[in-house]
Amino acid sequence: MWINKRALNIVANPQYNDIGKDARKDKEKLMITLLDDPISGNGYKVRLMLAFLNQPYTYKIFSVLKSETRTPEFLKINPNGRIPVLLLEDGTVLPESNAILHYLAAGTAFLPADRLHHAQVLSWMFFEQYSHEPNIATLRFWTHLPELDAVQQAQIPGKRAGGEAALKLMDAHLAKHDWLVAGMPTIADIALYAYTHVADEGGFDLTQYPAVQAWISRIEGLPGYVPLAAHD
Ligand SMILES: N[C@@H](CCC(=O)N[C@@H](CS)C(=O)NCC(=O)O)C(=O)O
Repeated sequence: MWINKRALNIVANPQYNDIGKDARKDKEKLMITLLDDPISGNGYKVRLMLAFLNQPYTYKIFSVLKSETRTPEFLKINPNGRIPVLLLEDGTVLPESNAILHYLAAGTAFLPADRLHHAQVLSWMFFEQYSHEPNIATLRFWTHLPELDAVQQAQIPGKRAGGEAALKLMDAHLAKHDWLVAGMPTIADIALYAYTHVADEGGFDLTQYPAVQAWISRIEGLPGYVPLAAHD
């Protein structure tokens, strides 16, 4: 079992009308809370960051496939209806995986202080959200759906081409660099690793990208690493 019991306090199947009460309890515990679904790569970015930092947190599951992020109660927390969401110790709500990574990594080696390196980290994270995740993560997610509608079917070739282009670009960079930025692991690597290492589940052939594969192995060798299929 991967779970660092000291670092994690799981609360599964929450009663939605108890969200406020749970948040108050968490506040008393002075512990951050991650609202997430174990199948989510965006949530996994945050879980992986917390594992690398060995930071304790409370974990609450909202099933995407059961639309549990679209209930009135959840929408009061994140009107965008999506996980991951980080609840800070004082109850402040922080959505968006890459923003959460920035918050958690501030002051650590995972977010370089150097101005240019910091901007380069952002470059990769914006690339992840615009050119990578909407193609690679979406094709993977669609394999979890019972069927695709006509619009989704029509989008498959474009997403396949977009995903291949993103992997090709990463492979070219990683053929010359061990890490995406600054010669060391940063939140740019964490953000892009999350959906890249499971791209095969969306039909991408990672053997076509050897530098990406070598980089995946480097990340998996970092101290504190936890896998995506972590919750069972
Ligand atoms: N840009 C957001 C995307 C979050 C997102 O798409 N979350 C998905 C799960 S990976 C979700 O909650 N989907 C549920 C829904 O849209 O109803 C991030 O990086 O956090």
